[in-house]
Amino acid sequence: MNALYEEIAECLIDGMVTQVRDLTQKALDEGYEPKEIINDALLAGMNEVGELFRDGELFVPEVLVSAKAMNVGMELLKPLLQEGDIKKVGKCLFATVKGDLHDIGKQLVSMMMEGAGYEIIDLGVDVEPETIVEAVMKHKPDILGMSAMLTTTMVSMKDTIEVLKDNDLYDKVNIMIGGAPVSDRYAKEIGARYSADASSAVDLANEIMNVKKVPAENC
Ligand code: B1M
Repeated sequence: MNALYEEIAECLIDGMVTQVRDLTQKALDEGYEPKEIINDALLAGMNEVGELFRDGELFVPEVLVSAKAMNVGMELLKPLLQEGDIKKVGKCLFATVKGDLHDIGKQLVSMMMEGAGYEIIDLGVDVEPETIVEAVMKHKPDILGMSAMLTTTMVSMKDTIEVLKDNDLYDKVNIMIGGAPVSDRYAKEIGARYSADASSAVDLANEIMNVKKVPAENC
């Protein structure tokens, strides 16, 4: 990695939003390719953030700031990309299930997944099973991710899976669930895959999509 990319990645890891924007602009001014800046600087930094978060060396607020820094860099680069420059690893549809208004965890998972090269469609919070299933029909995601933070709402994950089955969609989408009251055991019980945090959600998605590492080399 060249020194400028390294500096961008380090600033991103440290959550230095303005510096990431300025250095990304500098890289553009010096003639570096937008696609390369994304892969070798921004995504490289975000990968590291995921690893530090998994190892307990970074915490939620820090990850959110790093994700913001990545988005600021991406805003400069996106308009300059050619069609096909960013090859998405997969499409994910996310929702916090019916009755549940918690979305901080889901947002964190979405941001990390986006940083890992996934296209994210977020249906928001308090989403009815039928609405989720309609969105699966419409968007045909590779992965459906459901989040719940209440013991009283996690049952809606099961309900959603039932509606998917009723519509012959259960075998057509990979289902990932997560949230504080959810466990691996519950996921197995209802026919879904579980991950405990944002970093392991990326690992699980990559396993599902058969991606070895984050998509830098695939883009
Ligand atoms: Co609420 N709340 N809350 N709350 N709230 C909890 C969850 C609670 C544990 C607090 C407590 O009592 N100690 C408790 C749930 C108890 C239970 O059912 N077991 C609770 C309660 C009871 C309630 C209300 C009922 C309170 C009331 O009104 N009496 C009410 C319910 C509203 C509703 O949803 N209908 C309520 C409301 C709220 C606020 C709106 C005020 C606010 C949410 C704001 C928002 O999200 N926009 C809120 C908050 C902030 C919390 C706590 C304090 C923090 C949750 C959070 O954001 N954590 C929480 C207590 C706590 O956890 N300390 C609490 C940080 C976040 C990064 O972690 O969400 O766990 P987390 O996400 C992690 C993993 O779970 C995982 O990865 C994330 C990142 O690592 N993950 C996934 C999450 N989704 C995933 C999906 C995946 C994979 C991994 O794949 C798809």
